[in-house]
Amino acid sequence: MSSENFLSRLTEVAADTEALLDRLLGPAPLEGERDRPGRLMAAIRYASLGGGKRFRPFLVVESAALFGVPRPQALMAGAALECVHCYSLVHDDLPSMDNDDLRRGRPTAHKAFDDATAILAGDSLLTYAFDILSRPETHPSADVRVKLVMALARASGLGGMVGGQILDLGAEGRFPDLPKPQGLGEVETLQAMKTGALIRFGCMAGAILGQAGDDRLRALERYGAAVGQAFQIADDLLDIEGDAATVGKQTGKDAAAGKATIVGVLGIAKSKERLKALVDEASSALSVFGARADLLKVAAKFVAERQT
Ligand code: GRG
Repeated sequence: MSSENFLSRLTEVAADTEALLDRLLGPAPLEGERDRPGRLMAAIRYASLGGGKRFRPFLVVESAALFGVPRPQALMAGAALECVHCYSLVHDDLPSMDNDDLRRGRPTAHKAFDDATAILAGDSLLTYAFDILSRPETHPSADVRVKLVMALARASGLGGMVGGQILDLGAEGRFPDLPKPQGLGEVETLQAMKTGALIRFGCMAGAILGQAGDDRLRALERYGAAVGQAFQIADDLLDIEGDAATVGKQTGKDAAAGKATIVGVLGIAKSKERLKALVDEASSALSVFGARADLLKVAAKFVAERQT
C-alpha cells in the first residue's frame, strides 16, 4: 500500500464528506425545527465546507471498512465527527481562546462574521453532530446509534476535548486555580484529551458501526491513541518549523503563548524519534487485521510526516 493510494482514498473521503455535509446542512428545516436562520446557516457552512483534510472522517470510513460496514453509514458517522471538529476549530480561534485570524487559509469564522455568530455556529455544529448520529441512516440499530452518541459525547466533552482545552488554557497560566501541567505524563494527558479523543473516537467508530468484538474495538482504540499523539506532535512541530502559507494558519504561536507541548518537553530531535515510535505502535496495534489494515498503517505514517 503506497502513500499515493492513501492520498487518493483520503481525497475520495474528503469529496464524499463535503457532498454529504453540503446536503445535511441545507436550508430546509427538518421535522421538529421551525426555521434555519440564514445568517447562522451561512456561518455554519463557512466553518464546515470548502476546507479541511477530512482526516477524521477518513478514519471512520477506513476503520468501518474493516468490518464491511456500508460506506454511506460510515460517512454519516464521519460527518458527525467532522461537525464536532469544525465547531472546536471555530471556538478555539475566538479571541477569548487562541485568538486566531486565519484558519484553513481563510479568515476565521469570527473574523468573517462576528464573535456571537461564530459562537452560535459552533454550538449548532456540536448539537447537529448528535442529530446526525441519531438518524437511522447512520445505522439501523438504535443500540449502535446510542453507543456512537455516548462515545462521541465522551470524546468531545468534559473528560475529552473540552476538558483538554481547559487544561491547555491553564498551561498558559491563565487560571490561578489550575496548575500548569508538570512533566511529560501530564502534557500527554492534556493532549490525549484535547486532540487525541476525537481521533480515537474516529477509529473506534468503525468498530462500533461494525458491532465488532471487544478485542478489535480495543485494537482500534490503541491505534487511535498512537495516531492522536503523532498528530499532535506533528502539529507542534509544524508550529515551530512550518510556514504559515503552507500550514494555512499562523505558526510560532505555541512557544509565545507558553503552551504545554510534547515538543516543548522533549525537544525537536527526541520528538521526531517519538513520532517514529508512534507510527510503529500504530501499526502493531493493527496486527490482528493483517494486510486489510495496510491503508490505516500508511495513514499513521502520513500523519507523522504531514506538512499541513
Ligand atoms: C474550543 C472546545 C474547544 C476545543 C478546541 C481542536 C482543538 C480543541 C483546538 C485546535 C487547536 C489545535 C491547533 C489543535 C491541534 C491539532 C488540531 C486539532 C489541528 C487541526 O486539525 P486538522 O489538521 O485540521 O485535521 P483540518 O483543517 O484539516 O480539519
